[in-house]
Amino acid sequence: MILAQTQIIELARRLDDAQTTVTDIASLCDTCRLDLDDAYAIQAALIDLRQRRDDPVSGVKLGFTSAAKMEQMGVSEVIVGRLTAAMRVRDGAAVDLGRYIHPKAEPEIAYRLARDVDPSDPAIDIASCVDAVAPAVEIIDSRYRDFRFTHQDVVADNTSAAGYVLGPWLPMQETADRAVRLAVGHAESIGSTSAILGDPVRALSALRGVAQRRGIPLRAGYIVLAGAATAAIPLTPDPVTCDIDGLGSVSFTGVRQ
Ligand code: OOG
Ligand code: MG
Repeated sequence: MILAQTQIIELARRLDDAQTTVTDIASLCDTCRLDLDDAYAIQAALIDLRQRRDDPVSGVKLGFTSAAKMEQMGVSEVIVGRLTAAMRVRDGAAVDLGRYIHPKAEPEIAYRLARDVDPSDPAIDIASCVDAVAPAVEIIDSRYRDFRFTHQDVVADNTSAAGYVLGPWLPMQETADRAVRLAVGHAESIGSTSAILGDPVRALSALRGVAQRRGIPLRAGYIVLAGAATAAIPLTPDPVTCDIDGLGSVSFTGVRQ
C-alpha cells in the first residue's frame, strides 16, 4: 500500500462521481502513484459507497481472462470486480445508453453460486459450488477517458463494470468449446468459450486465488461472470444479442432517450 486511507476514499469518490454524473475522468495514475493493493482498496471503498445507497453486491466478475487481453494489458493476474443489484438489466429490456459514458458489450458466461465459498480454503473447488449457468452480456463502461487506463486504474474502477444481462439459467454443465456470437446492430464478434482460460470453468479457480488475496467474499446466490469470450463491441441504439451454443441466448436493446 502506498496511499493513506483518506486518499483511498477521495479516489473512490472521484470514480463514484464519474459514474453517477456520467462524466469521464483522467487516469488516476496521471496524478498519483498507487499499487494493486491500493487499487483493490479503492474498489472496496467504491462498493461501500454503493452499498450505503442500498445497492447490494449481487456477484463478482472476472476480467482479462483471455490470453490476448492479458498480453495486451501486460498483466499475468486476472482482475476481479463486483456486480451490484442496480447493474442488472432484464433479458429483453430497453436500456437507456445515456446512463453510460461509452458503453461496450461483451459476451460472457454466468455461473451461480449455490452456497457460500471460503476462498481461503485451497481445497475448495468453486465449480462444485455452482448450481446453474446462463448466457450473459456484460456492459462495460470505463470511467476513464477513451478507455485509457493502467492495470491499477481499471481495478480501482471496479474493472469497468456497469451492467449485466442474464439469459435463462440451465443446470451446471460443461461450458468449454462452445461457439459464441455477439451482435450489436450490424456489428458482430464471433469466438469460442475456449478463449476464456481454455475453459471458462478455470475462471472459477482463478477467482478463488484473487478473492483470497484481495479479501473479496463469495456468497450463496452470487453471479460470477467468467470474462469476455471475444472483443467488446461499442453499444449503439440497436438490438444486442449474445448466443452461446447449447446454452441459449440473451438480448436487450440500446435506446437513446
Ligand atoms: C476491463 C474489463 C474487462 C473482461 O471480461 O475481460 C472485462 C475493460 O476492458 O474495460 O470485463
Ligand atoms: Mg467482462
